[in-house]
Order: sequence, then structure tokens, then C-alpha cells
Amino acid sequence: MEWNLRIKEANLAEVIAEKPAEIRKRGREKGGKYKEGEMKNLMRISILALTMLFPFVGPADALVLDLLGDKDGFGKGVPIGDGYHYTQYGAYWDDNRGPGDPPFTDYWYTGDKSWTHTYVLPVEPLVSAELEIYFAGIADYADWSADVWAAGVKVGTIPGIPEYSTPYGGSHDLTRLLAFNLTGLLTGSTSITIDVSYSGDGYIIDYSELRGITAVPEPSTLLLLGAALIGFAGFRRKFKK
Ligand SMILES: [Ca+2]
Ligand SMILES: [Ca+2]
Repeated sequence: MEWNLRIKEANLAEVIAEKPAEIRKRGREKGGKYKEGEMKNLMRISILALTMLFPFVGPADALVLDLLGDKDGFGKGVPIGDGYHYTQYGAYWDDNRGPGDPPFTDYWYTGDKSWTHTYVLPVEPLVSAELEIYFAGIADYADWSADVWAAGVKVGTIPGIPEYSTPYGGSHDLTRLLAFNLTGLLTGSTSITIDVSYSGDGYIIDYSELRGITAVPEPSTLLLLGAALIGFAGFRRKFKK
């Protein structure tokens, strides 16, 4: 989590060493007049305190930019997460697609798959972006793997894993919740390709979700901060009388 707020040129050691109460007391003794820099230090202390409160007031926005497919466990209600056996819920080569499901989801079949996310970028700049794919069908061929491409850039590889036996089939039906870093690649339309090394084995995708994170605090946070600063300004005026 990153915060945009910075206390510019503040010498914190100096600020903290000078207690606000002492500054105010001196101000009163001089008929409300402050030494040059004292009021700035009071302001800095206030901003520092508000900065420390920020994580409890509101996080940076995490936005779902686009979701393709539905989160229905490959159309079979498989829980979402790593290590479930797809064949405990459905047979290989099933077509579980419902009305409106994109062709690359909820359907176990072979070969490369491609799709495109289209979305509107937020006004605030994105500090990071991530693609989440819920996937099952990790091949039992030792040399199987799949490269994942986004906007023409290779963003990761889904490795094959060694075969082992279970009541519901081998490792080739295991689920994986995959995440790829797409920071800096988003333009409003992003093509995704899964490029398999061996096209004779199948797999299934539940959904593909594109998310972005902005560093800008929520409007409610900014309102709170603004109200606090206005309150401080009023306090300052009162003191000067
Ligand atoms: Ca579905
Ligand atoms: Ca689905």
C-alpha cells in the first residue's frame, strides 16, 4: 500500500523535539505571536498525526477493471483456490458453459487460448495491475508448460507438475489460482494468450479478471483530511485573537 501524502522538507526530529504545547505557551506569552517557523511546525505535527491515521481511514482503491467469465468453479461449483481436483466435480472434456459464458471459459479442451479484456482506465494513474486466472488441468507430461502473454509481453509461465495418483485422477486435474503482474501494460484493451507447449492435453479456465490499484486515497478520506485541516486553521485563528 502506498500513500501519496508527503511531508515536504519537514525535519521530523526537530519537529518532534519541540512539543506543540510549549510552542503554543510561548505564543500566548508573546500575545499570540509565534516565532518564525513555529506555526509551520504545529502544522507539520498535525499532518504527521493525520498521515499515521491514514491506514485506518481508508485504503487505496483496488478496482476490478474487467471480468470475463463467471466465478462458478468452471461451471461445476469447484471452490476457488489451489489444489482442488476438478474431476471430483466434473468429467474431463466437459463443456459446462452456460448462457453468456465466453468461449474460453468453463470448457475443457486443448490448445492455445486467447481473449481480450476491454475496459476504461481510471482517472487516477494505476500504480499496479494484476491478472487473475482460475485454471485447472496441469498436464501430467513432465515437459508440459504454458507461457502467458499479455499485450505482446510474456508475463509468466504455468509449469507442468509431476503426475501422481489420487482417488479423483492425477495431478493433471488440479486447480490453480494464478496471478500475473501486468503493471505498465494496460491501455484500455489487453490481449491475453495462453501458449501451450503441447497441444494434446486439455485444461479448463473458470474466469479471467483484470484488476488495477491506484495510489489515490478514497474521496471520503480526502474529505476527512480536508475537514481536519480546516479545523486546525480555525484553531489557529482563535489562538491569534
Ligand atoms: Ca459459467
Ligand atoms: Ca466460469
